[in-house]
Amino acid sequence: MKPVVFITGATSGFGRASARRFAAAGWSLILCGRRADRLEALKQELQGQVPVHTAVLDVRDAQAVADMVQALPGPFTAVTTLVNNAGLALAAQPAQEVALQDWQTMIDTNVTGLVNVTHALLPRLIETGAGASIINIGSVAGQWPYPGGHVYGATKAFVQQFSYNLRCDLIKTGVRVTDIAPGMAETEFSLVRYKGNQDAAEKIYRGTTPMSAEDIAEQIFYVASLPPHLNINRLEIMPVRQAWSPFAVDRDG
Ligand code: NDP
Ligand code: 8X3
Repeated sequence: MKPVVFITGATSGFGRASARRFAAAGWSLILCGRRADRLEALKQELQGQVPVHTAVLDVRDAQAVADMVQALPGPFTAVTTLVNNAGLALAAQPAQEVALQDWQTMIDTNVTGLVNVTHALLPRLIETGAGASIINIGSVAGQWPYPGGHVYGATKAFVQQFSYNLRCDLIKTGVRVTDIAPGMAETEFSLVRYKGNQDAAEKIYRGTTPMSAEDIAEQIFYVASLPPHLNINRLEIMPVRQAWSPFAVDRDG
């Protein structure tokens, strides 16, 4: 039987590139996101290659997630790999200037949404057993603080610790869990963070060499394809032209 990958946030960036990467390797695809037109376009593109099931889904809605998983058609019920990728950053200004709603949206999506999907799919992944994987997309922001990281980084720290804790509970099931933590990658991520301001988004990547969605999709596929007895706990990836800065020090004068 073909392995089946379930990808959240498949309408853009890492999720869409992953759909293409897994399709190239012959995996069946379950693709979710809120934008129906993007899902339909991806289905049209890939369904000649592999079986594709799409579902318009907001991961923040626990009931909708549970219902969608319950309603998976026969050939898609045996899920091999879950890629918990749907997520976003909102607001890059200092914490004291951010609207509470932006913090709540990040928590609802990156934490609650990821938990909703994981909870709904755990029984299916455990049934698959050896070779199954949960691949959570964290971020360097979950490990390294930076100005404007506030709640976004905190949600990704949750993703890391949740991934590690899941491993403890799943040890006897064969299900692997990995936190993939990318640094700067050019997708629609910054366009979302700057709320549609194309110029602000483009400035983030101008004059440097960020990673691409395809770079990260390749790592996601690599982790999913490891021999069943191997588990990468955390994979942190940056472009060569990104690194850490010195500590900030507030000085008089
Ligand atoms: P994109 O904005 O290109 O893609 C984000 C995806 O998430 C879209 O497909 C979007 O689909 C989906 N999404 C957002 N909110 C929801 C929701 N409520 N329900 C369902 N789907 C949702 O960004 P990236 O591909 O870069 O981001 C993917 C993941 O990678 C995110 O978790 C992000 O935090 C993380 N990341 C990104 C980095 C980067 O530099 N780009 C670096 C490190 C981590 P739709 O709008 O159709 O629902
Ligand atoms: C996205 C990467 O550096 O903007 O998670 O936090 S960064």
